[in-house]
Amino acid sequence: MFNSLSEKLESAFKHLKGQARINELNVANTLKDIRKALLDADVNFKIAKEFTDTIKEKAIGEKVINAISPGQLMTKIVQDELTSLMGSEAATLDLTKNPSIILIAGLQGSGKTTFSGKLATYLKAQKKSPLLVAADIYRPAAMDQLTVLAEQIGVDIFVERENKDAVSITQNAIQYAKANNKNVIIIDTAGRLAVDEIMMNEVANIKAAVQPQEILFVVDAMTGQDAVNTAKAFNDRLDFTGVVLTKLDGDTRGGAALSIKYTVNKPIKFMSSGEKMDTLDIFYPDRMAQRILGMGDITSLVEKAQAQYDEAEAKKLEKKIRKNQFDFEDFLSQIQQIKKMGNLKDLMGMIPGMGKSLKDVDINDNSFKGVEAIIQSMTVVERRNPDLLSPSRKQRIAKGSGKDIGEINAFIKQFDQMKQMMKQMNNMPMGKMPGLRR
Ligand SMILES: Nc1nc2c(ncn2[C@@H]2O[C@H](COP(=O)(O)OP(=O)(O)O)[C@@H](O)[C@H]2O)c(=O)[nH]1
Ligand SMILES: [Mg+2]
Repeated sequence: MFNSLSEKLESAFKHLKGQARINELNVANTLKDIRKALLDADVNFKIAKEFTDTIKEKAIGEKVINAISPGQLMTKIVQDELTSLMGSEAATLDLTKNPSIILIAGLQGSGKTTFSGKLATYLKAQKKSPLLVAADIYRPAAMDQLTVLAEQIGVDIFVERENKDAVSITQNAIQYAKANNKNVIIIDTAGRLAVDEIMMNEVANIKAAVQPQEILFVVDAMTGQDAVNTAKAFNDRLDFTGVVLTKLDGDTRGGAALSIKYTVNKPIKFMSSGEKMDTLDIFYPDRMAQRILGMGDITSLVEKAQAQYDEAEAKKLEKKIRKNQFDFEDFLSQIQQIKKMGNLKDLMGMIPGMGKSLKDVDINDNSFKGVEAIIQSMTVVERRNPDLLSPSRKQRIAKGSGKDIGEINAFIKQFDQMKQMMKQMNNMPMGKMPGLRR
C-alpha cells in the first residue's frame, strides 16, 4: 500500500541520516523532498505546503538540529503530523438505533455494492443482524449483483424489482426490517459516472425520507485528487458522516487518503481492498501513518491473526510442534489459516521493513498453490507420516500434482528444514526466546 510514497519519504530522511552534522540546510532539503513526495502521491499542493510548514515549525520548536538523533525526532514529528492529517482517532459507526440505518453513496464503480457486502459481513461477525437494501433502481444487473453477494455471505436482502421509486423501496425495507428483527439496514444506492443533479437529488431524497444515522461516502482511492473533489461535492449536498476508501489494493498513490479528511473534515471510517468479502478494515490514522513511513503495522497484523485464531487448534499444534510431530496435514491447515487472514502482500507489508523489500515480488494466494497441490496429492497416511515418502510414492505425488520429482524433493527438503528449526526452538532455553511463552 502506498509503496511509492513510502519510498520517497524514506529517502527524504536520508538527508538527516547520513550527515555527521545536521543543519538548516539538510533539514530544508528533507522538507523539500517530503513536499515533493506528497505532491507525487497526488496530495493537493496547498495541503502539502501547509503540512511541511507545520513540520518545519515543530522541528524548530523541538530543536531538531541540536537533538541527539535528529533523524528519529524528525520522523516522529512527521509521523504525528501524518496521523493528524488523516484524522487522529479511529472513527466508529453509530449503531445505537434499532434499526440503525446506513446509507451508502458514491459514484458508479466506486465500490458501493462491494462495500455494502463487506460491511454486512463485518456487522454479521459482530453479531448484528443486517439487512441489505437494493436501491439502485436503474440497472437490473445491480440488483442481481447485490442478491448474489447477499446469498454468498448469508445476509438477508430486500429487493423490489418492479418498484421504480428508490425512496419508497427504502421505506418498505424499513418496515420489513422492523417486522423481521433486522437491526442494521444498509442501503446500496445508484451512482452516476460523474456528480450529477438527478443522482444527488435521489440520494438527498432518501436521506430526507429515512433519516439515516450514517451516510457513508464510498470513493475509489485510486482516483487521487478527483476523489477529493467528488467527496467535496457529495459532502456539500449530503453532509455525510464518514468516508470509505476502496481499492487500496492496487498501486494507489495515497493522495485521497491524505487529503480527504482535511478537505471535508469528515473521518475516514473504513478502508477496503480486494474483492473478497472479508477484506474490510477499520481505518486507523495512526497505524496508516506508521505504514506509510515503512514502520509496518504489527497491531493490525496481530488483530487479524487473532480473528482467525482458534485456541483449541493452536494448543493442539503447539503440542505437536513440541513433540516434533508436525506433519504435512498441519502445514496445509496453517496455509489455509494464513489465507483466511486476507491479502498476503498486504499482510507482509504490515511487518516493519518488509513493505519495501516486497515491492517487486509477486505474492498472492496463488503462491501457495504449488505446495497445496503437492500436499493434496498425498494420501492421508502420507500426510500424517512424512517419513513414509519413498521414491515411488514421490513419483506418484509428482504426477498427481503436476510437478516434477525435483520440485517434490525440494519441497520435502524445505519441510524437513522447517521441522529441524522447530526442533531447535524446542531445545532452546526459555529465557532466550523473547515473547514465546510455554
Ligand atoms: N481491486 C478492487 N476492486 C474493487 C474493490 N471494491 C470494488 N471493486 C471492483 O470495482 C468494480 C465496481 O464495484 P461496485 O461495488 O459494483 O461499485 P458500485 O458501482 O459503486 O456499486 C467491481 O468490479 C468490483 O469488483 C476493491 O477494494 N478493490
Ligand atoms: Mg452498485
